[in-house]
Amino acid sequence: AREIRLADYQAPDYLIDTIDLTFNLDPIATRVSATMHVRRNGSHSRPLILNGESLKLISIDYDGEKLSEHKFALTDRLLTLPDVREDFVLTIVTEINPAANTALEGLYQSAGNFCTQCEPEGFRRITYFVDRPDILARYSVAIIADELDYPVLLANGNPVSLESAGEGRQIARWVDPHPKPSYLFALVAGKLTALKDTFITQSGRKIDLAIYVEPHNADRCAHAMDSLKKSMRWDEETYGREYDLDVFNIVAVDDFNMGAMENKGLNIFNSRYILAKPDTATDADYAGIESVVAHEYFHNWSGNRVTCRDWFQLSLKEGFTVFRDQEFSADMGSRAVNRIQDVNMLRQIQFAEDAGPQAHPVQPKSYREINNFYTSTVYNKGAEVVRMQRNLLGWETFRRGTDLYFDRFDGQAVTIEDFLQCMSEASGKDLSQFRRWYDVAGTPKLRVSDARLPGQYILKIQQEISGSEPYMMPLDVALFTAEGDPIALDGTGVLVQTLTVCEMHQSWSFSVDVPPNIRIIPSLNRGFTAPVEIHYPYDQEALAILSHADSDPFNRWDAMQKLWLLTLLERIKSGQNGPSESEPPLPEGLSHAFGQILLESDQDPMFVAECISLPSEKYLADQFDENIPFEAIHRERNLLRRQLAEVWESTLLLVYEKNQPADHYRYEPRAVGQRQVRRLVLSYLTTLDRPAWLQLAVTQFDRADNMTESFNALFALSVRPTDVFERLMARFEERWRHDPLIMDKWFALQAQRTDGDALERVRQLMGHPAFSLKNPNRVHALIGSYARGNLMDFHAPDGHGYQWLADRIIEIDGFNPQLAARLATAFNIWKRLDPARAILMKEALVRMNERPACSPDLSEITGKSLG
Ligand code: DPP
Ligand code: ZN
Repeated sequence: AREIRLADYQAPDYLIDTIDLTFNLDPIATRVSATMHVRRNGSHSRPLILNGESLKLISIDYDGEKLSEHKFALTDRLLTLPDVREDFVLTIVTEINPAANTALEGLYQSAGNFCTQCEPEGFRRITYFVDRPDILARYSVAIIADELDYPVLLANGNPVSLESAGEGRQIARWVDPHPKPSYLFALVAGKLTALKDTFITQSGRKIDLAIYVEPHNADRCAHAMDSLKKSMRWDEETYGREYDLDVFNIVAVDDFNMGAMENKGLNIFNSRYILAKPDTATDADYAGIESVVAHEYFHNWSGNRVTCRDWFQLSLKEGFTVFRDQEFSADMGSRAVNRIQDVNMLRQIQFAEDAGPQAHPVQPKSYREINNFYTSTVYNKGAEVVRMQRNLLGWETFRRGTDLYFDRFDGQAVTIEDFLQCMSEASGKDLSQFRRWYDVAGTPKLRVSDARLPGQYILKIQQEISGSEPYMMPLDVALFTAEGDPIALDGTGVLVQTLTVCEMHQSWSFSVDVPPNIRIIPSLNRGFTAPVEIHYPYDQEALAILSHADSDPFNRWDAMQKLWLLTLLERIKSGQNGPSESEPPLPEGLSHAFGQILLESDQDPMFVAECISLPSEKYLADQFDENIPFEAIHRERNLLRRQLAEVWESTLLLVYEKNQPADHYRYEPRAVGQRQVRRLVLSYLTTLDRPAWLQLAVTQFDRADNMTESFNALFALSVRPTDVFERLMARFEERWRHDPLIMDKWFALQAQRTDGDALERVRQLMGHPAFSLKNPNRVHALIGSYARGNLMDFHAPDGHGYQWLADRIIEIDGFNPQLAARLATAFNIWKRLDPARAILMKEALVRMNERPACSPDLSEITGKSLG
């Protein structure tokens, strides 16, 4: 595929003001008729070029006359009309085959129902259209379908009518009054039941809400509905944004490439982000639903009312909307824990992406396949970049900036520059230096050092970045004594300062009233105000102090993370060539910090759970630029967990027992924290060779009346598989085998087991009745979890993991290129492997890349990886 570049952007040659669509639905031959008002944009004589893929053209009508074949040119991707008037009406009839659409883009079928996915470029698989986000049109839609098979007919906007169309068919009409880009088009038809509710907006309008699911899932929608109503209220209270249609519909479908989609008035969701009741969904599922429902709802303003001019602006809507949903979740639950989880994810996924072959700026400058840019960089780093603006400006000024943005650009397709301009106008600040965050790939590093002078503490910060132009960022800092007391800065009683870092080398001097013999420990980048890596020579002692004394919970957690890393990396490096003869002693500082945090589980169990979570094997692997020692990582991480369990066994047991949640399941922060801390504690205890602790897990499994507690018991047992584990896994399977969404948890756990022949187990599970290679959730649960979560077996020295994954990706690429491309990012790591593994992984990459049939999606990923 040709490379598309931001620098080549040009305004559209033609605008389309309205489009009336009629769908005559049929699984293998759906007729789509599209009538558009087209108008020349500017003065030129260029042809009208429409996008179209996998369409059968039936007819073209030009201002009421059938267009004969020599008046247009047709290729498999473009329809060109060379001579057109200033403005005209075009009616195009096409035929499509939804049942054969396995790529899950455009109009397709899931569980026998019809649904659509048009972002970013799926609309061109429905009809010929100028399929780019800066074409904003008013849509009206008529859907004609068999009334027994498809009783529910939905599209964007407000419903107008539903009537009989004769011969057992009915026709539904929908009108969306808001001009929108084609990527927000949606249609659903099927046998669905709805959970209905209403919402009264701040101005007193009544909105009808509905969540549509397959009938057997009718009792799993309450949490999503609750999350929707909370989101609607929050966006009014926080951003002053009210909903703007009479109805808001959500539909859950099982086969969906992404998490969910913010189509105007008709959000379509991957069912994993809707369906939940206590015995089928874990706390993590509940949290995911709350945040994705909010995310898609928030897009109604940040994405739909104000949309993107082109796909290089994707982070304009995604970064901003992730920031909005993160703050919503923080307001619904624990702010500190949400921040910890968001940063943890950023570090594990986005930092790795930014350091590898797929690295790209938050605003990419070029792409071949835009589907490959729905990345952690665009979403999560994009959110951090918006968060920094909030921090630099302060909430109230930032809010004035967002008001200006929504008011000025309502109904328009705009750019990141436009957003920054509003922030700059609202604050009077020059943000031109800040723009660098959008333009340059890579995680900036700050090298921090300090010095003392009588009555003064000096902090020096150096930006270690590629290129010579420094970033601008807010950096919250505080100082603590070795006793753990906060130090007043500059004699003002102020404890925390926000520094604006904006030069390559900068230093700050604080007057402090601390005797020279008392050590000062800096607490840097509190709350993770800037998405950077900080290098400061912390030792065990300083980290142990911060881990209990810092007044910023995020930095307490971060101090614990650094403590884990100090110990683990040292052990891994010295154990790279095999285990040492005798076990290294458990470092005093780490052990003490661990024990102290355990004692806090009464106050904030969720925070404790985060603090006692060991860094993942993946994150440890990311710390190595070359020769990643997978065996040593796995072994040393397990050893450290066991050593801590040995020392703190009785405390762990106490914490486990004290955090027994109330008798029936409720999704509320304290109970979630209690269940989470029990999960962690149990997985420490089960590493010890004691039947009593295995029995604890078995009892938890037996008594649980909710998925969280029963699955956590399985998780804890999977740490060191035994017969008991096998028996409980069999019982879980027996109970849930007909519910694939739940079986995904079981598949993922199986895929991550390191005992026995892991790949053989995964291979056999692909034949499990609940598994299907055609369903993206199943593929991620089994194949994705193996490649990303079972580093030991996937990176087996003989390369069997690489070969097998490449074979699966090639197979999947034949029917769902987006899914294949996602899986292929597991190979990004190859240059950091030891030479023997690197050769094997490279071979697998070359094999995928060199197939003539390789999709543009996959070849962009493999090509860059090899590049
Ligand atoms: N725009 C969607 C979302 O992130 C992705 N398809 O909400
Ligand atoms: Zn989004």
